[in-house]
Amino acid sequence: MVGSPWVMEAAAIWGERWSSATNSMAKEYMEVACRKQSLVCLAADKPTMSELEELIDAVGPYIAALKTHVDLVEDWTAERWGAFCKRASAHNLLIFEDRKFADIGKISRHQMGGVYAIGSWSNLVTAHLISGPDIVDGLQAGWGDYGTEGGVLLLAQMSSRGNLLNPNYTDEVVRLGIQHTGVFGFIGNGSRPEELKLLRDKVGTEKMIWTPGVNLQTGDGAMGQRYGDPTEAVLAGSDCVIVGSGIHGADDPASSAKAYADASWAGLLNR
Ligand code: 5BU
Repeated sequence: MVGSPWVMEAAAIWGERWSSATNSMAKEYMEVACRKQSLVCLAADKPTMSELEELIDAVGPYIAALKTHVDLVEDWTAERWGAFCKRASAHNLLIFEDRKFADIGKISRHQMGGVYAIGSWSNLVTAHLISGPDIVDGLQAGWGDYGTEGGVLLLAQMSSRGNLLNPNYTDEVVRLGIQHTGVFGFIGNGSRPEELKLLRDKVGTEKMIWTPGVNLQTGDGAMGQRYGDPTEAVLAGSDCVIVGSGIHGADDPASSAKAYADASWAGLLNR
C-alpha cells in the first residue's frame, strides 16, 4: 500500500487526520474511503442472512465500512456469517460489531468469544467506558485470543434523545481514550453538529470520530433516534457517517447509498 497513488491521495485529502493517525486500521479505512469516495458506514440492521447478503451486494461499492448487530439476526449460523464477512472483505470493508460492551475487562474479553466469536471476525467494536478503562484491555485480549487485532470505538456521545452521556462524562471518555493505543476512536452524535465540533476540539486530530444519527431527512426518528445531515456531520469533524434506515429502508438501497456517499465526500472535500 505504501507509495500507491491511493495512499498519496488519501494523505492529501485527509490532511492532518492522515498524518497524525497512529493506527494502521484508521489509515486502511481512510484509503478505502478515498477509493470509493464515501465516508459511509452501513448499519446493516436486517434480521435475516439473505437480506444481509442482498444488501451488501447492492451497496458494497458505495460504502467504506460495515456495521453489524450480530445478535439481531434470526437465522444466524457460524458458516453463513463467515461467508458474509468474506463478502464484506471482498468490498474492502472493515467490519464493525456495534456490541456496546460495558462489563468489566475480564468478562468483556470472554464476551468477544462465546457463540458469536466476535473477536474472530470483527475489526472494530463499540464499548461504553462506564466500567473503567480496563474494558479496552479486556477487548484487546479478546482479539488476542483469536490471534487477530482490532480497535475499540468508545461511546463519547450518543444520538438518542435523553441519553445520559453528559459533557463531563464525554470529557472523561476522551481524556482516557486518547491515551490508549487500543482505542481506534470515538462515537459522536451525528445529529448535532455543534456537539460534534466540541467533541472534535477535545479529541484533537489523532483519533477517529464516527457518527450515527445521520439521515438526509433530518429531524426525529423512531423511538427517540435523532438525525442530522451527513455533510454537516463531516464538516463538524466526523470521519465516518453511520447510516442504517436511510439506506436499508430505501426503495433503492444502492442509489440511496450513493447519495450518502456523495454527501459525505462533499463534506470531506470542503473540510
Ligand atoms: P438508523 O437506522 O440510521 O437510525 O441506525 C442507526 C444505527 O446506529 C443502529 O444500528 C444503532 O444501533 C446505531 N447507533 C445509534 O443509532 N446511535 C448511537 O448513539 C449508537 C449507535 Br452508539
